[in-house]
Amino acid sequence: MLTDREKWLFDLHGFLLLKQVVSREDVQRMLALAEAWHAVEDADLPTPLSSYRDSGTRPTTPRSIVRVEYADPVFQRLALNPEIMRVVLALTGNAPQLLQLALTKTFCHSDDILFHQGAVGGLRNPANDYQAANGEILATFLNAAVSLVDVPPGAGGFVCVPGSHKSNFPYPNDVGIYDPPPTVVNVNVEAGDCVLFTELLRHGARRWTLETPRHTVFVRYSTSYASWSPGAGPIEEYRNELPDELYELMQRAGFQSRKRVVERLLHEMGE
Ligand SMILES: O=C(O)CCC(=O)C(=O)O
Repeated sequence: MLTDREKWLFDLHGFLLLKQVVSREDVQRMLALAEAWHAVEDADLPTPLSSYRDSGTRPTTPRSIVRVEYADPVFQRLALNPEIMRVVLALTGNAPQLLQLALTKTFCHSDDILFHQGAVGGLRNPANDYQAANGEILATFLNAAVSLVDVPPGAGGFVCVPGSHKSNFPYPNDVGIYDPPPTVVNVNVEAGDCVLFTELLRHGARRWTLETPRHTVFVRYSTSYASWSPGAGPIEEYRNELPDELYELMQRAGFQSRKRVVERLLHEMGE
């Protein structure tokens, strides 16, 4: 499912740039919903949406609205996007679990996101692994960052240290998000592109410099057998808002059994 070139690139860099994986119409729909939802406080979002910005103590942290997949089919389509799933299936050994969609808005006055890697909620996560052997790659925690806006050179946004997902030496603390290439790379994208990376990659975001805000949807996947926070998994109370395939994709499952949604995707990919 991954070409030899994609395997080589992902193993080398820790991320892949997938061009134009989302249609213009779906980008416009997500942007319209992002603008509408980011204009209101959490209490006025459709249920069960909420945001995880700590607005009380850190109002300049970019605000991320989660559970958007319960509110509109465009996000359900995104979580099951064939091009993203092609890569997610290959990297999880055909055993994926959808963890979260986060619709994030960043302004010029939003904070930098400093380099981090391999942590969930500030804790180093032992279930976050990267291996390459026998011509295959296994990456157990993936982030598909889909940009809803163009990110031209100099605009800011996603940065990473290519190759850092498999570094064998301690990270020098003086390497920061504004360091130049080749150590630090700012990935420029167009609306509809996706930067799909392992969370073991050292990554962050530079301050946004354009007058119009940056909108990104982060779609996070793990292996189906990873155990994450108790909050992971579908919310039973809102189960009827989710298509069956998405509900199944969100569930934890053993690696022995293959999810029906995976069977369907593999079949459509001719596997
Ligand atoms: O805004 C960005 O591109 C960085 C996002 C990030 O650090 C993350 O999702 O863990």
